[in-house]
Amino acid sequence: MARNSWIIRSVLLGSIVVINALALNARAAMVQLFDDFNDNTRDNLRWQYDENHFPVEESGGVMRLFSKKNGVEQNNTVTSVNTGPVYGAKWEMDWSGGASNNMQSYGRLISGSDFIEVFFNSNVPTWMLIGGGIYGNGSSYSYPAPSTSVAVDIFQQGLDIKVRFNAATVFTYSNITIPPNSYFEGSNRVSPPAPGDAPGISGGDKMLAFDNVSFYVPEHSAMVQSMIALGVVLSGLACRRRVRQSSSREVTDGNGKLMTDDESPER
Ligand SMILES: [Ca+2]
Repeated sequence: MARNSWIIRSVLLGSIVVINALALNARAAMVQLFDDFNDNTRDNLRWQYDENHFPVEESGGVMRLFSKKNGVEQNNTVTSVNTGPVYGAKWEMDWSGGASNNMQSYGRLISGSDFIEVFFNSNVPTWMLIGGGIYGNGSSYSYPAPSTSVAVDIFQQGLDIKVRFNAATVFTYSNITIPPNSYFEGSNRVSPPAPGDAPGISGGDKMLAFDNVSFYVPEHSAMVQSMIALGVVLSGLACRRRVRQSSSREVTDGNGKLMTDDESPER
C-alpha cells in the first residue's frame, strides 16, 4: 500500500512539473475549434447573447443574427466566453439579404477598446478591415472581390499580426501583439437613421451568419488539460483506495472483537 501511494504521489508531482514546464512555452499558435454550430442548440457556456428583440439562432449549422424579423428591427450581439488565453481567431461569416443602408454587421477580435474588425459595408457592398485602439483607426482594407461570405484568419506571426481573407493575406499589423484576453464578438445592428432617411431603415430580413469560430491558444493548453484530467483521475483513485483501506480495517477490528467475545471461556 505504501509503495502504491508513493507511486501515485510521484506521478502527481511529475504532472505538476510537466505542467509548469509547458506553461513557459505559452506563445505557440494552435487553432482550437470553439464552435461549429452543428447541433442546433445554443451553447451558453461558450456564448453570451445580447438580444434586442429576438434570440440569436443556431440552425442549419451556423449561428444566425437577424437585423429584422417579423418586420421588427433589432440589434444582436454575441461574444465568446470561457476561451482561456487567445492569441488570434478564425471564423467564417456570411452576410446575405441584398443591399441595404444603415446596417452594421461585423465580426471582430476584441480586447476592451482594442479591436480588429471585419465589417460588411452594405452600401457598396464590400468587406472592410477596421482597426481600433492599439490597432489604429479607420479602414485598412476593402476586399476587392465583394462576396456575401468571407473566411477570416487573424493570428500572431513573430512580432506582427497577419490578417487573411479567404486564405490570402490582406494586411499586416507590424510590431504589435494580440492581447491574450482577446475574444470574439459578432454583431448585426441597425444604425440610427441619417437625416432625410425614410422611416423603416432596412428593407428586408438581413442576416449575418457565423460558422467555425476557432481560436489560436497556447500550444500547451490541450496537453495541460489532459494532464489535469489525469491528476483528477489519480486523486480519485487515491481517495477510493484510502476509503477501502479504512473500511476494511473496521471489518478486521469487528471480527477481532467478535472472536474475543465468542472465545471468552474466562467469563
Ligand atoms: Ca451548439
